[in-house]
Amino acid sequence: MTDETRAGFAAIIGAPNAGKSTLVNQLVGSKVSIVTHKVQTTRFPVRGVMMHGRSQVVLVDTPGIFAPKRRLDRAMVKSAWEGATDADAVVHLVDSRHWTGQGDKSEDEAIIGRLKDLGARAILALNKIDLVDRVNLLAATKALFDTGVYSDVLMISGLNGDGVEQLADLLAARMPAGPYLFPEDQAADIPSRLIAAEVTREKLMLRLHQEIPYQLTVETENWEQHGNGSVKIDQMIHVAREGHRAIILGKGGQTIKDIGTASRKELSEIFGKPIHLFLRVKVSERWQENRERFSAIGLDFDA
Ligand SMILES: Nc1nc2c(ncn2[C@@H]2O[C@H](COP(=O)(O)OP(=O)(O)OP(=O)(O)O)[C@@H](O)[C@H]2O)c(=O)[nH]1
Ligand SMILES: [Mg+2]
Repeated sequence: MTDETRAGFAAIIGAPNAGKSTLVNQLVGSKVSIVTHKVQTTRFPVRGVMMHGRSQVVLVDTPGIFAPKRRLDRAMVKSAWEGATDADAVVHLVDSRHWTGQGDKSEDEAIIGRLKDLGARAILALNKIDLVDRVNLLAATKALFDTGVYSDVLMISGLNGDGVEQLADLLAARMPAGPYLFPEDQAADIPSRLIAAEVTREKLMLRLHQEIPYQLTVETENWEQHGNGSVKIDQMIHVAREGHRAIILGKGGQTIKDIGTASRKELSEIFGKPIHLFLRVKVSERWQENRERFSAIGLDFDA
């Protein structure tokens, strides 16, 4: 045993919906990144801080990697790879179902190709093992390991925590010796205003269908600390079309009211204080062509 501390970055990369954000939240032990059943939930790298023994692992949750079409998609995928390039360890998270005949593995194959080009040695984490047959899993593991891009293979369930402790051990040991990068009690390094906007975006994604969640963005416009400990938050939901605005408002304003209630409840838990949340919806047809909105969340507009 040594008293020396370790600290560094571990990037979690993978196809959309592989479970990256769920895993990061599980490793950190609190919710730092939003999760939905839909693809392309995470839009920019979110850093969560895990303390494990004498190691501090800054987990970089990245947007899912897929073949991008729109400007926002390109920026998301670029930021995911940047997160991986600068990291001390890279975890490729794979939805096991994609390799056991219950899904499409082409996105994973594209990622493996890129890892090969980078000469990377990633940790393979086969996720969602609670959903697949062990027998099929062994063949999948072999096929993946034979690609030669992995140093280690783990089978996990980010949802129920199976195998997550082993992954934490492995990452902690991989970190270089050095002082902690963040205060030990800090779970995330994204600003409160951005966390608040993300939680509202999660509730919108969960409630809305088809393309609407992909064509909106949420901004926290005002954050007011009150003397009694409560916080008043004003947020603007920018949508692409008038029709989307009408759907988000809902009949008699019921939909936005429900979304606001769900978001406020969770924000009160996250921040540990009463929250007063005020949501408005605005049609900003070209928000996806707005350079400032990209840089505000650390994405490259010209990706
Ligand atoms: N059964 C099961 N479901 C899981 C597991 N991990 C994640 N999920 C579910 O998979 C879905 C996607 O999870 P996310 O954590 O948002 O996935 P992601 O990789 O961050 O997705 P993007 O941000 O869109 O790239 C959610 O419905 C999760 O509850 C797991 O180990 N088992
Ligand atoms: Mg995510």
